[in-house]
Amino acid sequence: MKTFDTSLYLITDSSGFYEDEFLAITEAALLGGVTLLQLREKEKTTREYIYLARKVHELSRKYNVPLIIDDRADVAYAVNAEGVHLGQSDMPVDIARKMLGENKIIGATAKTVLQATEAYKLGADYLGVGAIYPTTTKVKTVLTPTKTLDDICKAVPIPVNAIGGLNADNLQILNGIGVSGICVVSAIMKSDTPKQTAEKLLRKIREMRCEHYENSADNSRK
Ligand code: TZP
Ligand code: MG
Repeated sequence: MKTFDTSLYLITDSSGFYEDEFLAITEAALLGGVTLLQLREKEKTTREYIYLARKVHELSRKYNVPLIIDDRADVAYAVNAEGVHLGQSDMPVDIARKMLGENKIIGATAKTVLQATEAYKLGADYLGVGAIYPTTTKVKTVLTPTKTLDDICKAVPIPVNAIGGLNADNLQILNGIGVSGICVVSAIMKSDTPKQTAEKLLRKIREMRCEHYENSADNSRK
């Protein structure tokens, strides 16, 4: 069965860490309540990616959190991860679906309503939308207006996560938008207290979502 919760989606970045440090931060974040985990490696060889993914998968399994592999359906397949996240220049969603099967989670990046509806039609299970704020993480991206994020949330029936520069102090930008959760890299990876940071982020996201649903319930009664 494919069940997943995108509330607090940690995307890892191992750069600058020894492997044991990286695994310790990842485990602390899992302990703090991260609900979905993505291994994101841009510099590793395929073999290195697979070896690290195996280790991270061991951890994520311990906390019952699905592991998503960034960019590479072949690596996801090789380690039997729970899913893959695909950007606009990665393997198309429908092809990855054929390769991985119905039970795996396939996420896609979307920066426009058109990309979002296209990814949904091809079978994506969730979307990542951003960057909402400028980011210090190494990535080729542009800022996505919150209006576009809102339009995407309204256009597709799958979970939509906001990404990019988000932390516990600036999440309020998402108030009133029907996101399912947030994706963060540095807020947790660069935190001195990743467990506490994850706990705080999760609490804030849940509060924000509760408010949103209460307000939309109000609106529907008007
Ligand atoms: N895609 C859009 S922004 C981003 C990615 C992978 C990086 C997000 O990292 P951070 O550190 O949470 O800003
Ligand atoms: Mg990618």
